[in-house]
Amino acid sequence: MSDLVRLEAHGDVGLIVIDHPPVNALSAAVRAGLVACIDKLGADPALRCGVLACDGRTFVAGADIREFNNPVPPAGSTQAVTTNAVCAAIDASQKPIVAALFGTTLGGGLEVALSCHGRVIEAQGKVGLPEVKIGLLPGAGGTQRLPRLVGPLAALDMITTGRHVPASEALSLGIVGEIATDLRPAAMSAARALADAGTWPRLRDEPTPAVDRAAFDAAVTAVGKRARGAIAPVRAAEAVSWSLDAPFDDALARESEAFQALRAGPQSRALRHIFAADRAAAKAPTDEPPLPIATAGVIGGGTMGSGIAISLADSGLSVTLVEVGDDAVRAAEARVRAVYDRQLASGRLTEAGHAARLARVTFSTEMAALAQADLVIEAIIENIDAKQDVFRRLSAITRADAILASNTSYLDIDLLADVVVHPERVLGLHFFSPAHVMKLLEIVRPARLAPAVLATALALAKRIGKQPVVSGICDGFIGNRIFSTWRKQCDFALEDGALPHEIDRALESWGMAMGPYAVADLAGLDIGWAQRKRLAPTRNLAARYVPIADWIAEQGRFGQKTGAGYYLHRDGKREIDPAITALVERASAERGITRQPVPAERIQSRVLAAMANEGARILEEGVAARPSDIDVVLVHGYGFPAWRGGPMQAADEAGLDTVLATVKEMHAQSGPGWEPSKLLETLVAEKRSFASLNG
Ligand code: 3H9
Repeated sequence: MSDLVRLEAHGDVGLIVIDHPPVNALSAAVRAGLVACIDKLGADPALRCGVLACDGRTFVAGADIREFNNPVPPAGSTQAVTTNAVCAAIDASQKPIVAALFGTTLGGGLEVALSCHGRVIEAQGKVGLPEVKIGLLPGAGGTQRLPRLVGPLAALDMITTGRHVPASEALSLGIVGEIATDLRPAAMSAARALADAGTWPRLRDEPTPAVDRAAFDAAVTAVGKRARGAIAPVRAAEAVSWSLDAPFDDALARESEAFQALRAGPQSRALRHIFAADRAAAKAPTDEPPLPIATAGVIGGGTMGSGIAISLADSGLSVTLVEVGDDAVRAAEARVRAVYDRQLASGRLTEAGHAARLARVTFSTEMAALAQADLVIEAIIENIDAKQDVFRRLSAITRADAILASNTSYLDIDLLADVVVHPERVLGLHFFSPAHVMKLLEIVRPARLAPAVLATALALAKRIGKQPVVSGICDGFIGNRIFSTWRKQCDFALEDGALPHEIDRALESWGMAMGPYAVADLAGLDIGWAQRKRLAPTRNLAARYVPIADWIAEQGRFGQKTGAGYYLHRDGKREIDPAITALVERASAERGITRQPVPAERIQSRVLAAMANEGARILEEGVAARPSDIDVVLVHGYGFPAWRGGPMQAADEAGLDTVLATVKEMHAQSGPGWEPSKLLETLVAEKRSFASLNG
């Protein structure tokens, strides 16, 4: 027995309790403790049955992820007690054991529960096999026991998406037998009932329910298509298919082998890196407690402003959205209402939820309506004079301790702090469009920012379900600065001989959610155009500049919203436009370039090198605190494939010496602006990785 798992006698029921905060992960000691307690339960004649339960906030949320970075332990050691061994001990138990589930029963936690002889859950509980999200598949029988319980198609869906299934659905799928208000007593009654009956189900002995093989194969093919380069869902689907015809023990052995292969591979390493990076980025670098936020204001009701208001209202805050003039207020109200109406129509909101959310957002033309707000987020046009004007007025109207934030994507927050009384409460909260959907929130931290305000922003991000990353001030902060750098490499490739759709295809096949030109057409070409015009006076005239984007915007082709941009957009489809091909060829000709085909690998390696080099500069300047923060920004805000772990992790995997060589090649070809960063050179010279800086 270990300190982490104990056996308590409750009459004739043996209660096995895991107490391993924060999430009762199945560490080596927990696994060994479980096997010991199951043995003790079996050996105690006074106990007729068992309940497996947890202290703390949740039933077991999975294997201990930190152990996956360790070498596979030698046979016979404590670590060698596998989760499969725990499940086998339950299978071999001569007394029935019921699992009492609450919180998030995930991964190995659900696999252990599936080997139990019954399951009871609390109403707020959720279950899932989310291993694919960290590049794995369920490695302790989940791919074999779950299909036997819920059928192969439902199991395939749960295992390849990793989604969390709420208690009500778990009940209707048959994963649990009961939703209980008084969990442990209910589980004890269920265990006693099995003991009384003298017989109980063991999933390993059950046949997998029949399935229409063609429908199953089609679902497996669809998994492959959705995976976009990620291998874990594909392997997991294969493993589920073994449950259709392979004997249980054979399938279990194959599942273990597939699990270990994934665990040792680069994709799982990258996804585990992002798991840790997300949590590191969300930790406040201060002990100051966050300030209470109950009421918020948003200034500007365009796409961004209304999305931000929705995001805040969704998490229970009262929001006042301020716009100039009745027409603009009405338009903002219509935008907010349209989103909630769609959610109602699709069943994501109930009538009551719809009404409650709408009631939380009020609209006004008067800034004075924000007098008592705890937090105000400005989301007006990207113009520093207009923003300073808003901040001056806010400073006069709001409480002296109200937090004042700007949603600017590029501008200097210090210039906004300069115009208010108490500048230590001014910061950037950079949401990504659509703000109520996109997960990333860049928290931009000016030098004067009070630690308590930073802590509040991080707490707010968690409350509204966003992934925060703290960024220092620079043009474009972490994300847009890196994006504009690698976009330049794509533009160079255009001039050198590629076409927009070839570049998009090269990067999409590398795993990016969308290529840069498809993104530009979606976001609107006018935004980048305005940004370039703003920066034109400070542009280094010696640096290579590709005019293609300007030429396209000058024609009024702003992307999807005008039906044309880099592509033609007809009937919701993008089509290659010969006019753009001609325009790109003209750009090459004007620069005297003989167009040559640009291989996809060159586009991919240069984009990665450009990202890593700019990321290294961002670190040198202290704009990002650690390389993993940059990875979090690119993965959650820019469609970078999570299974590559973000650009800094991907650069480490590619080898920093190789990346540096590519940067030098880009510098030799494209000149000023493409010098290798000192940090990158130092890391290569010292044979170190970006990961060595993560701390
Ligand atoms: C698996 O089970 C493989 C099996 O098939 C067996 C094969 C043999 N391990 O997220 P939070 C830590 S694979 C270790 O901030 P929340 C986390 O790092 C696993 N630590 O809280 C953080 O620590 P810190 C399958 C873990 O309430 C703290 O707990 N399971 C683990 O927002 C709080 O976490 C998963 O993939 C873990 N498994 O969310 C589940 N999980 O404070 C992964 C969490 O030092 N976990 N920690 O930063 C989650 O999805 C969320 O953490 C959870 C709680 C929903 C549980």
